[in-house]
Amino acid sequence: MVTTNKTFPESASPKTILVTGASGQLGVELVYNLRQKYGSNQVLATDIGENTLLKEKGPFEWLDVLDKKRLSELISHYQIVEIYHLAAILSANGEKNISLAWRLNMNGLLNVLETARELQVQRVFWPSTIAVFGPDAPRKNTPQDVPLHPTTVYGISKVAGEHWCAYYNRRFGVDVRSIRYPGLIGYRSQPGGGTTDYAVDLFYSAIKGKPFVSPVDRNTRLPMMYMDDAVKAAYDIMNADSDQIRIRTGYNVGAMSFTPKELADAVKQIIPSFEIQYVPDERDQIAANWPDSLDDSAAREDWGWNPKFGLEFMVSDIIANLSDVFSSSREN
Ligand code: AKB
Repeated sequence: MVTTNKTFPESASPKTILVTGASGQLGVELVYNLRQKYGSNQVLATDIGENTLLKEKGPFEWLDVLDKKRLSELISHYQIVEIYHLAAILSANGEKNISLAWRLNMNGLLNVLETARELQVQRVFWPSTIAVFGPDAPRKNTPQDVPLHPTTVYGISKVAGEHWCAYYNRRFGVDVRSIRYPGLIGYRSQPGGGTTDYAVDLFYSAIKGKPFVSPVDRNTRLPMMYMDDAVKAAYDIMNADSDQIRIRTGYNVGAMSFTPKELADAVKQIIPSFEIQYVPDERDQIAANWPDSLDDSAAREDWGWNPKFGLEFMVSDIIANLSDVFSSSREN
């Protein structure tokens, strides 16, 4: 019998959702939005790390996705019908511990897919990434179907994962849906271990009045997405009818593209004293093999993908909100 923190009422709604990796950058935002949508008690946040905010606002359980037994017990106990499986090690951290990255990213996904099959979970969301692409894919407006020759263990695990998703869908009818996220940028939660995280770190330096040292070179252009669009993408694909999802590997989804210099220039429009230096490290090597921009016409046609936010809005929104956060924390 599973030991849990909280129990749903007898009549759990048919939309009871499990989020793995809920304390991560996307997890925190997704849980917050799903709870707004479906009610706090309907969204079970899980992670290996505690998150006080997530725990205070709804059910939270410790879960290592490599522990399949605990995963099954939680799904049964909470009568879960949808899973957002986010737990993963990202590109830059993956290169520091390749066997852990492979084990967590791959076996974690296989545990989720297999448990979803066994317990007949209705839908699964699993994020793929632009890291599936490598040097043999066109960099500009990268098409949906190109050779996928990733250069990181994270990218390799995501290519394999895309194929496992398609396999579980084809062979067992598991309704798993996936999108290839670009770099995600938000201010409510901190990223960890990604190549594109420089863009979030840059904002924190700018708000604190500190110079920023960019690990990605000034002209390395990458596709990026504001967090509100990232949450919307996950929500939209999960709520599309099953027959709208023609691609069962991962859909390209684009929103904006910029270089560190362009981002710094946009920040300087609001904080003119902001200073940046470029000291490219291994993250620039990783980024050099990723697309500049994505052709996301399949996502637009199939399930109506339509991003809302561009660079200018994102920069002013993040600076306004982060400035509030920092000034209120100084006052307290
Ligand atoms: C990373 O930089 O590793 C991630 C990603 C692009 O998937 N943000």
